[in-house]
Amino acid sequence: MEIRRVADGEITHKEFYNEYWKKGIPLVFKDCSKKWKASGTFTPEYFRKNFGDRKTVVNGTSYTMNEVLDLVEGKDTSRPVPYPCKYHVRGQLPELGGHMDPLDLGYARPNWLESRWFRVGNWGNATELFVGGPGGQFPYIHIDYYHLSAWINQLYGEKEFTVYPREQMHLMYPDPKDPWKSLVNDPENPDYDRFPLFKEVTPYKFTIKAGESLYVPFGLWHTARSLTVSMSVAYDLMNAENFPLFLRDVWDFRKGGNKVKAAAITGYAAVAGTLCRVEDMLGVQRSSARA
Ligand SMILES: O=C(O)CCC(=O)C(=O)O
Ligand SMILES: [Fe+2]
Repeated sequence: MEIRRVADGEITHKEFYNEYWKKGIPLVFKDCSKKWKASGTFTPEYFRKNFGDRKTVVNGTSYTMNEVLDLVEGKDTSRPVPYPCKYHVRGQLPELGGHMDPLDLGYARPNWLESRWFRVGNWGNATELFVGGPGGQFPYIHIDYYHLSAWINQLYGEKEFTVYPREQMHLMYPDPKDPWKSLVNDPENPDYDRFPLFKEVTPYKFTIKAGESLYVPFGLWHTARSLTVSMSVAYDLMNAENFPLFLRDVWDFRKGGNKVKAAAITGYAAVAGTLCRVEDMLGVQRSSARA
């Protein structure tokens, strides 16, 4: 499995939608996010200067941005370097929003999560800044929650992604309790006694660098590892293609609790999806300026 890398403008939005989004094939855009005002300015120094005191919680421990950067840059060696250190852009770094405009880079649309209907409620989506240091390994191989697709924009440094071909889904050992996570907990050094089928997988690894953006289609198993000090912004996508699976997850994730509430939320999502479908037919443009 090869991952195609295209320059901004090399393919049209329609081509992207038909050939990659609909078919569920990942793709790297080489220089798409260079059109953002923030391009090139998002460096560790920038974050220290502007948001040094901004706090986030990683695995139950609170860190300031300066503390996160000290750890990932190797200036603080007194404790382990956590990965991923994440900031919710809208809630924790709202100032960044205007620097990443248009967030969808002209390709990540239509995105029903940007519609007014899905802006309320909790649908598992977020726009997040990821910060990591060399070797920071994402903790599990997974498919994204709610069958959302993801768009990952590398702002600084390099990150290696590993994606597992769709045809090999049966080799991935989903955790029966959390079926979007694989039980194979060390992708670099798998326990083949426990996971014999995993021997047959042919993962595809590739690196994304500052300025590059990766489209991760819904339902595709993947994981990531920071190779250098790395910063990226990730957000989620949903539209007619993944909506049926999304809706099933909305129900599945809630049906174990209050059934009436679960049915009401799922019903709302079903109606919201129908409205989005109509908006798409009418050509309604949604603003992605807000992160
Ligand atoms: O950037 C990363 O470390 C992986 C992000 C990812 O796959 C996720 O958050 O779902
Ligand atoms: Fe993911």
